[in-house]
Amino acid sequence: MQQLDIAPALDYQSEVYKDAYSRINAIVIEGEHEAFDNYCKLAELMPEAKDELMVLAKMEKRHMKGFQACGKNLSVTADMEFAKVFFEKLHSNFKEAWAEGRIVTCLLIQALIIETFAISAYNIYIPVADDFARKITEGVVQDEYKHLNFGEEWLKANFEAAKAELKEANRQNLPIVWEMLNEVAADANILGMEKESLIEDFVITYGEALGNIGFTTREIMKLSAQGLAAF
Ligand code: PL3
Ligand code: FE2
Ligand code: FE2
Repeated sequence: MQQLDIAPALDYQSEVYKDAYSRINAIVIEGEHEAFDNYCKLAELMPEAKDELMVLAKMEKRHMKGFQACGKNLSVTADMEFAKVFFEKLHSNFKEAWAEGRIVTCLLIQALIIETFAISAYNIYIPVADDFARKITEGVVQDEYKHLNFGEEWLKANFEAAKAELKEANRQNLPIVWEMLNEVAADANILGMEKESLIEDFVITYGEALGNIGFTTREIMKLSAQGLAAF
C-alpha cells in the first residue's frame, strides 16, 4: 500500500502500449509530413522568405524520418489512416486559406497552432519516452521552436494588418485543437502523458506566442480560451 502516488513504470513492449503508440506515432509522422508540405506551400506564397521556409520544410522531413524510426524501434506499425482523419479539418482549412492567398491564416494554423501543439506534446512526452525516442524528440523540439519563431516574427512585423484575420482564424481553428486533444487523450495517457498537462502546456506556449506577436493580456485570454467552454 505504499507509493500509491508513484506512477507504475511504463512497459514499452506491452500490447497496450504498442497499440496506443500505433496511433500516436502515426499522428506525429502525419503531422510532420503535412508540416513539410505546408512550409513548401508557404514558400510559394512568400517568395521573399522562400529560402528560409525551405530550410524549415527540410527539418520537418527529418522529424518525420526520426519518428518513423521510433515506431520501428518498438516494432509498431503506425496507423496512418487514423492519422490522416485526425488532421483532416486543420489540413483542409490550411489548403482553403492557401488557395485564397491568406498567408496570415496559413501561418496561424501551421506556425502557431500546429507547432505549439507539437512543442507541448513533445515536451510532455520526453520524460516518459523510451531512451531511443527521447533522444530523437529532444532534437526535434528544438527545431519546432524555430518554426514557431518564424511565425511569430512575421506576424509581429505585420501585426496591425494581420490582427483581424488572426482573430478570425483563431476563432475557426482553435476549437479544432481541443477536439484533437480530446481524441488523443486516452492514447496519450497510456504513454504516460496527462491531458491536463498537455492543455496547460499548450495554453501557456500559445499565449506566449500571441504576446510576442503583439496581443495584450486581455486579448490573449480571450483568444486562447476560444472554444474551450464547449470542450
Ligand atoms: C510540426 O513540426 C509537427 C506537427 C506534429 C503535431 C503533433 C501533435 C502531437 C499530438 C500527440 C501527442 C503525442 C506526442 C508523442 C510523441 C511521439
Ligand atoms: Fe516538426
Ligand atoms: Fe515544425
